[in-house]
Amino acid sequence: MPATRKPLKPQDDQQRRLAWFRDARFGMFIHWGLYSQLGRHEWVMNRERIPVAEYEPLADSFKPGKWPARKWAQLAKEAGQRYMVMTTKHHEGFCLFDSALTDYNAKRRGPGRDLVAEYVEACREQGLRVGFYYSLMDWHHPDGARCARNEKARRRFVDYIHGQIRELLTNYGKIDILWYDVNWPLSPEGWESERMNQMALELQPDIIINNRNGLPGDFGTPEQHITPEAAGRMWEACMTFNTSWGYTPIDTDYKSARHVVEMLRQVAAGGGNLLLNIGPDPLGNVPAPCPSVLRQVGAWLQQYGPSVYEATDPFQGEWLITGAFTRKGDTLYFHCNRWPGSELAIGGLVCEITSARLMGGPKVKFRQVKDRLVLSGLPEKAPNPLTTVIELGFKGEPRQVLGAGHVVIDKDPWAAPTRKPAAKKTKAK
Ligand code: FHN
Repeated sequence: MPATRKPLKPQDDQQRRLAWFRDARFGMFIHWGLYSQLGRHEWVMNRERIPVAEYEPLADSFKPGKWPARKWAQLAKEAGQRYMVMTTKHHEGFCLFDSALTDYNAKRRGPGRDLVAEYVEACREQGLRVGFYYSLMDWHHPDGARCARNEKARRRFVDYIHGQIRELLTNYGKIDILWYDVNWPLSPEGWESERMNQMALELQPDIIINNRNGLPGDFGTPEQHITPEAAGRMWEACMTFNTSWGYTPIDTDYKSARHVVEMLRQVAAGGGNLLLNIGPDPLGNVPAPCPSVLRQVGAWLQQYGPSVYEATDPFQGEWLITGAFTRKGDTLYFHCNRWPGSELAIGGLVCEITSARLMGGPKVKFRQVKDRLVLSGLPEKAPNPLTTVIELGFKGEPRQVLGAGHVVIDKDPWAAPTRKPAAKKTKAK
């Protein structure tokens, strides 16, 4: 950066840097490392109290297959995912990238090659944005814990961490996301997080940075739940496919394609993204049923994509047993995941409907009486077994009001909600 340029405050151009991310909606998370060889979760070193000396030889037995990242990137593309975030270093401390700061890395040990470089190339071949996950917590580095109680150790460790982030943001071309994780055991001041983020922006002026080095960053990261952040604040929900991030074949409770499609609807309705994880095995193979589920989701997005990618207006509707909404301006997309048959009733829409159709298909008959909408003439069976999207057009911004009472609106339902006149304050006698 030319010396004369005033350092950018991240918020100065945050919306510009976030623009592609808001449109992306769906990304692939990849957790891959030495732990993948043990197959008992990425926290196995900690949970089973494996001593560093016993764990380290995994660095030499780690022998991935040929170009696994190409398979992941092709799969992400087929799934409709528009970016990827891979662990460059997880808590175990092993670096999947060539680092001048430690030999505990894929180039110098078992793999004998830079796995991050392969990952970056594979993303670019598929036109996918590139994200780097980097764990601040490090169970291998001798200062990784004592940095919390010894200033010399903190200085050494923070220099190491900053130095590796500099390597990652210097040696691999344009990087789109810096995804910190687990800032144990230091405070943002201890990590010198402001300086870390400023360095990242100087090296990569378009990069977006998450909130896990203790600073707000550019986006929030709800984990294993889908909870929109404050209005206007970008967020991305990260979710496992089963319940583990790293390869764990004994954990077979995988999410179905229906579940993934519903998660996509939820993040779209809340103005956020879904980062769905895969945990490849030590060779780099993606465990079943992830590939087939991801391809089913991709096929669904081929048919109904705009109801997720483009439906960027927030819509917090009420619960219905037959489905839920996303919104784009005066259009609602009803994601019907429990098909009721030839007739579908939706209550509480207090806005005048102008059109109804199966998304991308034929028009649908409708009748609307006050806040009761009934669609009829629908196919007996759901056109799409995962979720069928019905596109509803309205005169003005659609709203839904149901509440608990069974209230039939007895006045013009289109009138804007009237505010009750404030009760006249009677003067105390
Ligand atoms: O401890 C990690 C965990 O292993 C995984 O990497 C997740 C992914 O967001 N982050 C931490 C738990 O919050």
